[in-house]
Amino acid sequence: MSGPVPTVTALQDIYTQQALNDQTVRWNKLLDKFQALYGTPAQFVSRSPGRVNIIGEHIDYSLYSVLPMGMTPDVILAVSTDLEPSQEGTYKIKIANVDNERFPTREFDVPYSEVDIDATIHEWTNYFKSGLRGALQLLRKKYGDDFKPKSMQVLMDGTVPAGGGLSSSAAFVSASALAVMIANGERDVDKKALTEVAIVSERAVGVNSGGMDQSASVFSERGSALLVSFTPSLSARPVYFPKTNPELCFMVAQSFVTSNKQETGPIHYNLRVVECSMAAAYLNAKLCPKGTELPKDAGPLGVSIRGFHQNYFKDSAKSMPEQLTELIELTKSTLTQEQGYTLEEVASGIGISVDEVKARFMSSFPVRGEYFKLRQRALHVFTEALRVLKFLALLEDPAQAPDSEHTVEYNKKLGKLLNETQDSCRDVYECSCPEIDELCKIAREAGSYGSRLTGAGWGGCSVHLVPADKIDDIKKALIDKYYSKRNLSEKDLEEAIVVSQPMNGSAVFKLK
Ligand code: NG1
Ligand code: MG
Repeated sequence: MSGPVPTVTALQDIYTQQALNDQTVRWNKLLDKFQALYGTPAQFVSRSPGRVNIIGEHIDYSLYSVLPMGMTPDVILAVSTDLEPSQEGTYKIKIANVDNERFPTREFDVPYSEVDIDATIHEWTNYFKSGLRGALQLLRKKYGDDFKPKSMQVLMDGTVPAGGGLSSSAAFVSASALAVMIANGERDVDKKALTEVAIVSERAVGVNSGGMDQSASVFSERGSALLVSFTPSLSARPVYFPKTNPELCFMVAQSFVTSNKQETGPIHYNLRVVECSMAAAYLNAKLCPKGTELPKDAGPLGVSIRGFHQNYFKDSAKSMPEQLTELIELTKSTLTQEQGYTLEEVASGIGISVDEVKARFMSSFPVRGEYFKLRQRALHVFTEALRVLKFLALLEDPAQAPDSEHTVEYNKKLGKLLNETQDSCRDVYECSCPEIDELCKIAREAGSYGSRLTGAGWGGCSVHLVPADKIDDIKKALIDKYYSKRNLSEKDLEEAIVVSQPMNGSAVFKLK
């Protein structure tokens, strides 16, 4: 699925027929506003969508495959390079948002030498800047260090709810990096290069992220989910759902509990990444021959559970499911402390000093923790990686394909795996929250085959695998039993539930 990001000239190439009217109005508004604001027309629009993860939660940074899909909500950036820098040695970035109350207009004179990002403040344009920084790295690699970026004026419209678990951040960073590449004269922006840049760039905003969201945002294709793999290097391929009757749909339901990774990262997301890397080092030290190094990988901390896995099963003929099953048992017998491990215990398990543990695992991103739950985190990762494989086998193994008489049984099997993911996220990885648990319960009772959190968790969104003929019942149940009990604005209510089909990833829309 690699190749260049597509350039399109019609909205039909991006959205479904159903979405077309609303999108046409929205795009026209963006372009009119651009003209009014900057006194010049936009030259192009870069677009990247949000994503929902179907299965494979919190395992991307341990380098196991995940199965997200692109969605209709997206970030669109209208751009023109028709302006002059105001100071020698700098270029100018003017950036505005159609929602300028929440996201105020900014103007920067950026020195050629570097893009300054203050990750300690929560500022919406940081995401643009990190895309800018990443894109410039690519451009400099190609054209040399004295490459001089163009000035840009940008107007953004985003429909992916911020902090809502559909990865508005990845959509924004990918669309920004793409916009900078195009503004600087690149024609064919390679999808893989763009994704890699977006992954690394997002870390500049202070979150030690895996690579699922950016991959989904860039690579997705209409009509198929996307299997994203990280070893031996980043790759993505489409995965199709068989036709069933009634058709299967994905319903995404917001919890309206906002989990802001910039604030909670140190005790939630970043801590999980650290615990997984520590578990990798611990298992490697205990189970692989003395002196076996953990391979350095492109994961956030440079070492991953997958790296240990590959060391342990080097040259093994066992199948991946067999290997994962064995690793689950080994984790139980090796990482025996249910209550977690102190820093001292982690250090002595790995055979290094506490200072070295801190330097290796805790210095690049803010984290806070006294007990590190290596056993639970590793168990979640191995069981979840196995569930992804089982889910894929149901979709793709002809022997498991549904026949017309057994589609309900088949759907239940898919749903069961999603429900097991939710159980593991709630009890073992501890990344759910009571509100998400409640949404899942309500939806299942009303006819969802499988319900779970999607994305990082601790709030955000839930995803439900539902038969088309139950959509209304499930919506009604969620409204009656959950949304009506919260003080939600009309707009929130409208956006609370989205039934989505898999949609296209990044694109450049050429004007004129
Ligand atoms: P969201 O929901 O966008 O915060 C995060 C990570 C993913 C992945 C999931 C959990 C970022 C940008 N994204 O998603 O890489 O680890 O959590 O599966 O941090
Ligand atoms: Mg995000």
